[in-house]
Amino acid sequence: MNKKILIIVVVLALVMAITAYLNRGDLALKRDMQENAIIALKVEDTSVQMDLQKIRELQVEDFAASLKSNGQDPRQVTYTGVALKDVFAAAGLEITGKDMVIVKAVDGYTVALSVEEVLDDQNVYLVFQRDGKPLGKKEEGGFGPYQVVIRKDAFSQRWCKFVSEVGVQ
Ligand SMILES: Nc1nc2c(c(=O)[nH]1)N[C@H]1C(S)=C(S)[C@@H](COP(=O)(O)O)O[C@H]1N2
Ligand SMILES: [Mo]
Repeated sequence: MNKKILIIVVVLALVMAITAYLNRGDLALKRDMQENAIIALKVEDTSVQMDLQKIRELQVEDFAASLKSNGQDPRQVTYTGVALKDVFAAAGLEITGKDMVIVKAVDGYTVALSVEEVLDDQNVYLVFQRDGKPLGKKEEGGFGPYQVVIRKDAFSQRWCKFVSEVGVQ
């Protein structure tokens, strides 16, 4: 009987150790992606990574938006970024004909957009600067390195901060 319990305890400890080990690798990868401002774009089984240098080569635009932060009056800010649809096009990923665009952040926050609104002109942007300054990382009190801003959505709940991945299905 004691032997049985011992075996169970050893097996559980092994499972925990393996899980912790696997998660550690994942966390290290995520930290590295944040450090280098890498964003992952996924369509079905294809995943393409882009960095800030590549994103800056696209059609970069400045636009004004009304920012509503918790407990503060709305204020006008200027965002700098690129249309999210251009990012997919540059990655060689076709999103026309798909349904949903799922934006994921490092804090686990997830936002669902329709492909229709992503393909809409002057609407969904992947931004990397606010008022001319980089968004900053989460650990530094920032909200980047990337944020998705939906210009035609006045409420900022779906303006996903700390974006690490955008998947289409
Ligand atoms: N990654 C991430 N993005 C997020 C959130 C969050 O918790 N995590 N909160 C959302 C909500 S509820 C709001 S109102 C806006 C504005 O957040 P702020 O209070 O930091 O300005 O960000 C949105 N995007
Ligand atoms: Mo909010």
